[in-house]
Amino acid sequence: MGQWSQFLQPYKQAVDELKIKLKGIRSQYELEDVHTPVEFITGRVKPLASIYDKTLEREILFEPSEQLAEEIQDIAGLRIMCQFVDDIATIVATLRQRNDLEVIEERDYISHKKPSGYRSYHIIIKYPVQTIHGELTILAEIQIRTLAMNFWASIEHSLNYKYEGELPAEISHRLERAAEAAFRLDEEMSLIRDEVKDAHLYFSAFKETATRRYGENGKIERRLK
Ligand code: 0O2
Ligand code: 0O2
Repeated sequence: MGQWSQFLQPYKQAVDELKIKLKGIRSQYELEDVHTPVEFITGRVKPLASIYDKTLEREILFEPSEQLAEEIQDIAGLRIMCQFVDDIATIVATLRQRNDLEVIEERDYISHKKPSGYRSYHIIIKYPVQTIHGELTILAEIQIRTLAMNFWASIEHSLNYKYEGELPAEISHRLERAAEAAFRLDEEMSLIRDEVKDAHLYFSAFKETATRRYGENGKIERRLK
């Protein structure tokens, strides 16, 4: 177990660092008062049980090794959620031009959805971690998806967990239809994107400067200063 903790430590550090860096993208857009392509970010180190399952799938030994680090590319995993499908391309372009990480692979499951109905854009990066023994370059996966894609993926993931990967045909079929509905929702939202972006910027400015005042009916009325 000690060996695993040591092996996983740089991955944990990478997830922590990347979360802060990616949140920085959001803060910078907010400061410039323009629409931010980043809604929120989550990150995790792959649990040992999931690493074990993947070693069985890939027919590799379940032990900390260079081979395992190369084969399992999502030991460090980050997820960036966006409001609009267009935001995904903006984030990908931003990541490609950063010099603190190197994009080495891209998988577009938006243009080419998975048979399950899964949609998301995956990027594999090389990321240098500074350790007490020097620099160590690790692989990490960044999944970029809209809120609707994320909603679908989290529900499907829970159902797959419940049915241990053997979804009843009826549920699979409904999930495929739900994936199409989520895709249509993204398309609809894209059509009113400019309206939504304006509303979001207005709301952010409003939050910063609003004062509270109570009306006669006891409801809070907000006024800009
Ligand atoms: P805020 O102001 O709450 O949005 P952490 O390292 O604490 O940021 P942690 O503990 O790993 O993150 O939590 P998690 O679950 O990874 O969530 C990371 C951020 O995503 C948190 O924001 C959550 O509030 C936010 N989040 C999670 N799910 C949703 C969601 O469905 N919608 C939205 N809009 N945000 C969500 P922060 O950074 O704590 O800030
Ligand atoms: P976790 O931590 O539970 O998310 P493989 O990893 O072998 O399946 P590949 O090509 O190495 O395939 O990676 P891929 O398919 O680019 O990305 C795998 C990850 O994408 C999965 O991680 C999921 O997070 C997500 N994913 C891929 N397909 C689906 C799907 O049909 N439904 C959902 N909900 N998520 C999917 P893991 O390994 O499941 O780990």
